[in-house]
Amino acid sequence: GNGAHVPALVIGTGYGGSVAALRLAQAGVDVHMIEMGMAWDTPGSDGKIFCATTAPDYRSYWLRTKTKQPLSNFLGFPIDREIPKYTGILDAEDFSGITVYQGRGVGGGSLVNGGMAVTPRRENFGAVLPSVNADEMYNVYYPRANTGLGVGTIDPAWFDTTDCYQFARVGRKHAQRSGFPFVFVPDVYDWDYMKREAAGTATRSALAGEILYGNNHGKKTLQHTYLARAKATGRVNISPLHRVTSVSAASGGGYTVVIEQLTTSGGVTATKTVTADRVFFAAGSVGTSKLLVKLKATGALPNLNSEVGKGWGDNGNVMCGRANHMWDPTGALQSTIPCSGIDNWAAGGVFAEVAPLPTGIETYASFYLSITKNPNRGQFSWSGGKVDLNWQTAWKQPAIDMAKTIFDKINSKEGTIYRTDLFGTYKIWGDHLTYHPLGGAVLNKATDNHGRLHGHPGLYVIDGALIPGNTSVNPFVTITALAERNIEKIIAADLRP
Ligand code: FAE
Repeated sequence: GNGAHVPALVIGTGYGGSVAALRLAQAGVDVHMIEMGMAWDTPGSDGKIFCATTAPDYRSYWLRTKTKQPLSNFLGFPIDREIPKYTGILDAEDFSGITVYQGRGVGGGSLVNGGMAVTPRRENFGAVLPSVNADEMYNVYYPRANTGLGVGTIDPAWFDTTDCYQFARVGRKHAQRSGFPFVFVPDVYDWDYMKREAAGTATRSALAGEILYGNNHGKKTLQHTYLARAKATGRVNISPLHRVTSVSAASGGGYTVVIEQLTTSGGVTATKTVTADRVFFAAGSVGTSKLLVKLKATGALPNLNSEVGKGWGDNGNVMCGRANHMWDPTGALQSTIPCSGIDNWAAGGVFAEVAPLPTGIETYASFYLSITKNPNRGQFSWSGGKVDLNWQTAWKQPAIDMAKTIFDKINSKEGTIYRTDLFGTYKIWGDHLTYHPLGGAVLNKATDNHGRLHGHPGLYVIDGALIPGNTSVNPFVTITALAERNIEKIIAADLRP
């Protein structure tokens, strides 16, 4: 409540925030988590908590009046539709040169993501987090994160026979015929549950097109893993529909945190002030960067250093589709959960997820989300009373060039072409967006080597903002593992005097 004092306040309930809350609580510290999105624990009038990807309703988007689907068009037709403005689950946040997709609600990105749970190849780790001891990460923190998240891999024998991965088997065939390594990719979806969906003995979720606006079954989101364990300690409270707007030094020590309570149409019903001994920024790369840049510029946290807002990257994301021949159907029934990828990182700087296109009809399309070694980095800055990001769409060109090292070759081998109808008319590359924002408060630059913000003792960054723009694979396992590493050190050194 207003005026309260808490030992530890965590801003955001995604991966970094959930790890911090669990470990602090286990160490005996009372934790209050502030989350701007909804709790996502109550069914709507249709009996479901989450809406289907094929029928986006008020629950789909964060305060938009029209959907903004990552694939804007199909067979030449725009597919976005009008929706009531509501604190929905997926934020398509527009900056001038890029749209950044993020989860909103208790569980953060785990509510909306594909669940691909990938540990970077060890030889690539030095470029991902140069100041972090790789032995510790691969011996202790990556295994701890994978266990905590409930990561598992598809049964290869089932993969070979089930209808719902026909699209991925076509992806494998085409990759291998062009000489590219095809790899299975772990995921946090419950693979046994998916088998039961396919067998008709469990309510369908992955096989019913659910993903982007939440899964009603099957997916081990943070609500089912870290946050469930955190709540079970009895020391963690979560306030959904509350947004942190300011953090500043309190006169008696600790920090004053200003919090707005939101309505489901985005209005502010109350403004509350609490004090906290320690504050953990876990609002995601964009959320944490926006807060820190504003708080430094407005003088609320004047001692933050000049690295704040810098080193932001899009994990090299770029999407594309290929049009297959009639003898290579990808299947009318497609699981929404990706399970495989094409690894051309060493030779071409690209790791491509073989992604589903779950339209419910045969499309003869192969769809891919590529993660590339795009070297471009953006910066957040404060101007005209708001935070801007200077990313330009043209900065995706290196990503496109890297993705082409795979798909030009496959097209040439198969005698196929790119789809030009998915991102507009006659547009091949989905180069306008990212699912993987990273950086903005980079480890060992804006913070020390464990996430303590320079200039203000008791303030920490513990989310994707710490990672300097690229993880070489999908990011949440690395975000989780780094949070496990940092919170262990912080608890030992700062909270046990
Ligand atoms: P995040 O999970 O974004 O949590 C931040 C939380 O803070 C959110 O719940 C916000 O609502 C909340 N927040 C923000 N600002 C405030 C504020 N001022 N006050 C209160 N609360 C606030 O951060 N990654 C993978 O590894 N594998 C995948 O398969 C994958 N697929 C994806 C698919 C989609 C569509 C999207 C959008 C992302 C995907 N990602 C995937 C990325 C992954 O979800 C993302 O890297 C992590 O969620 C980032 O974790 P953080 O803890 O940094």
